[in-house]
Amino acid sequence: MTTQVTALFDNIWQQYLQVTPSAEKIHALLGNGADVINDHVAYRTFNNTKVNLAALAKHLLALGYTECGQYDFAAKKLDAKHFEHPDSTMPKVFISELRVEEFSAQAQRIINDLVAQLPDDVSDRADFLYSGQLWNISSADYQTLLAESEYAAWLAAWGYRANHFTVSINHLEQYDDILEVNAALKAAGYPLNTNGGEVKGDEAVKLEQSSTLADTAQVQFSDTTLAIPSCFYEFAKRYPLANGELYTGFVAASADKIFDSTNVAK
Ligand code: OOG
Ligand code: NI
Repeated sequence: MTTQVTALFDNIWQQYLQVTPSAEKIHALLGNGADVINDHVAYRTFNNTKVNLAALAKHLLALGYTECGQYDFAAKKLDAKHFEHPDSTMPKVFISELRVEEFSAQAQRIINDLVAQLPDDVSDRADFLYSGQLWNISSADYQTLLAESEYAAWLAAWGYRANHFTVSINHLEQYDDILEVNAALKAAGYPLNTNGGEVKGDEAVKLEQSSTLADTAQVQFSDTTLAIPSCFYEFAKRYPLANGELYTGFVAASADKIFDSTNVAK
């Protein structure tokens, strides 16, 4: 089962690198030749039955993952869950879904039309977690979604792919402190997400996180091609609980800021 999980994440990583070239360089910078352990990857989706959180999660459950935490992001109109594998060196997976019914009638129409283009069994595709943008969307509809929800617009443009990978700082050989990681990233010219401060969370909540701002990549819309924010890279350091084991959950207040790593520069 672990071999299958590794093969899945190899595919997801290759797809991610196609639109996130900075990740390959940062991976080399922090890993310094050694293997880098991923703390987690994150997915975004709409809550329409065909493509909802459960439709993505079934691919993980089949590989031995279990559901371990639930989160609500009221302002962004999102629900999320995270999944863990019994082999703790396999990445955790954070999946969120947009509560489509809470958006304007216009945004709902655009989103429902995108999902309606997909076959009913689309989520059964073996490559669903790295299948990319599976619908046709116009640049005008992208802009309409962008005005209401950066998340909806990002998802409409990029589809099914890891939104980010996350380096486990706990497993790095050359770094232990998130401030040192951030300093190395900035010295190498990678801008960080500063929303809520460069470091989100602290030892008290058992999780410190930082992230780059998303790279920019070209998306083919039905009428034109636009360069827009693609994917980013995250860095996480976990602290032990009273029982000595590392905290494995997420922190909603920090996650709320991490989501903004794909914001369009204003
Ligand atoms: C997910 C943001 C949350 C974390 O580590 O807290 C997250 C996203 O941007 O889709 O990944
Ligand atoms: Ni994350």
